[in-house]
Amino acid sequence: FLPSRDGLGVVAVGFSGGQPKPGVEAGPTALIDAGLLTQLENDLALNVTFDGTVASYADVYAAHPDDPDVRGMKRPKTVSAVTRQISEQVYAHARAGRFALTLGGDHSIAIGTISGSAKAVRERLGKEIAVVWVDAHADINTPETSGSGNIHGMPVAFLTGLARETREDVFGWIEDSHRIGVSKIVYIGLRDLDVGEKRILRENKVKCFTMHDIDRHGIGAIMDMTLEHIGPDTPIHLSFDVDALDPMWAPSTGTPVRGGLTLREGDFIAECVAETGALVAMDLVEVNPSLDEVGAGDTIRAGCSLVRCALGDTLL
Ligand code: NNH
Ligand code: MN
Ligand code: MN
Ligand code: MN
Repeated sequence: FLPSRDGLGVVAVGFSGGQPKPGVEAGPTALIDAGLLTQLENDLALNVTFDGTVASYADVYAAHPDDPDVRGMKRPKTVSAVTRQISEQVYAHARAGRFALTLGGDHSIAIGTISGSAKAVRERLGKEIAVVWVDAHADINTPETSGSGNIHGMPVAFLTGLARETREDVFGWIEDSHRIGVSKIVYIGLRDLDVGEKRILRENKVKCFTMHDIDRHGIGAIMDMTLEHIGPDTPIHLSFDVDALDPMWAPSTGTPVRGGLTLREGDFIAECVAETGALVAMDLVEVNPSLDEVGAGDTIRAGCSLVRCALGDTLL
């Protein structure tokens, strides 16, 4: 089993509405200006499909001038509309057999990317995807457990159905075909969990490799255990929050947390999932070049490296 890869589809998401700090909407342009897509085309000989636009969602913002909280969620209708659009874009790439690369933007956009992948892979390959979620945070708050109301802390809850909403314009568009099972997620790099998230992770027996586990076993063993949990012949979606890396390597992000992955550990994770041949999609999110401007170049270079590794650049 190899999910045949007919090139690469790029979705550039200039969206920051899932969290409060401006600047993360400039992430995709910074990555592209640093030469990421040229590197993928030239060095990796990938056939890149990209319409050349970094979406700014001005129309969506205009359609929801006031977007009052729903169950404590901030900008619910805006985030719902944006993620619904992304879901359809990622679905179209994945349905056509293209690897779907999404550049963010804050991590709320994974509601769109993973729902689109899950649905396309079900239809195209008759399989459930697994998700490798690399992050300092678990992003599995429900609206009720979230202390911040920021939807970038909730995508996994909506994707698994742990959080649900019936109104269509507040994530009610998410159907069973878009969802993933809790047993299909593996977390790597966790080190900043909210109290309610810890309870959710324990109660649902979610596979988690925290920084403690990485310190204990080493990243090599962690990746063996990750792929063992996922099992063979399973299409994988890699959702990589750049804040998983230690701020020494990726300081320009909204919620840096010290004690994170080294640059090499991050690249190694991406290399190991690439090596399976089963990677079908990747998100790279939370690159915010306006935070820690001195470190923005490092953060962008780290992001480019993670994407190249996930596409097999460093494998022989
Ligand atoms: N857990 C916090 C919240 O729900 C922080 C989430 N922040 C992130 N997640 N950057 O990756 O608001
Ligand atoms: Mn995240
Ligand atoms: Mn994070
Ligand atoms: Mn926290």
